[in-house]
Amino acid sequence: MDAMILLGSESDLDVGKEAVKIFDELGIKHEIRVASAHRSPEKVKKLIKRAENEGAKAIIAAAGMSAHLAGVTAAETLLPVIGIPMGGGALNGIDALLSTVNMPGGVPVATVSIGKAGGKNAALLAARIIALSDNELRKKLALYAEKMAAAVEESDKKLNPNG
Ligand code: RP5
Repeated sequence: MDAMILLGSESDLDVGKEAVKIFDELGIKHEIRVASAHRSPEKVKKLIKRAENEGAKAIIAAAGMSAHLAGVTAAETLLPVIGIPMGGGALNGIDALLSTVNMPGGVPVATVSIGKAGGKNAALLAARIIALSDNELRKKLALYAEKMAAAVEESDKKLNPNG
């Protein structure tokens, strides 16, 4: 596999699916699994080992509330870890954002935005990491960026048909 997506709970699946969509579009082999830093820490460790053994180049960890999944994952592996803070808690994701981003020096977690945009960007960041040693994937990422720019242009043309 190229990347693993860990979700702290099934309730994080909507955001996880955003990452899956990007991986599918780019042809990145992945697994999406549910394991919790608090509720099933041994399973988290097992899945990290599995990702390492299967050749993953990045792990995405999505969690909410007191979100420790990404940090714990980064403590257990030397693979790059990308954390997605979930917006569902009482503090609308500020809790998860601070828990995910505010790692002590020495244990890095690349933290993306709260919620669905974070799901998308986590996958794109993982793709950029993988593309460092994969030219075909780099071309796909360039095409993805071109399509985005074309969509913006299309929106502008709709509002300004006469230029
Ligand atoms: C976190 O607590 C999960 O990542 C989830 O975002 C949040 C709530 O989990 P559930 O109570 O919905 O399972 O561990």
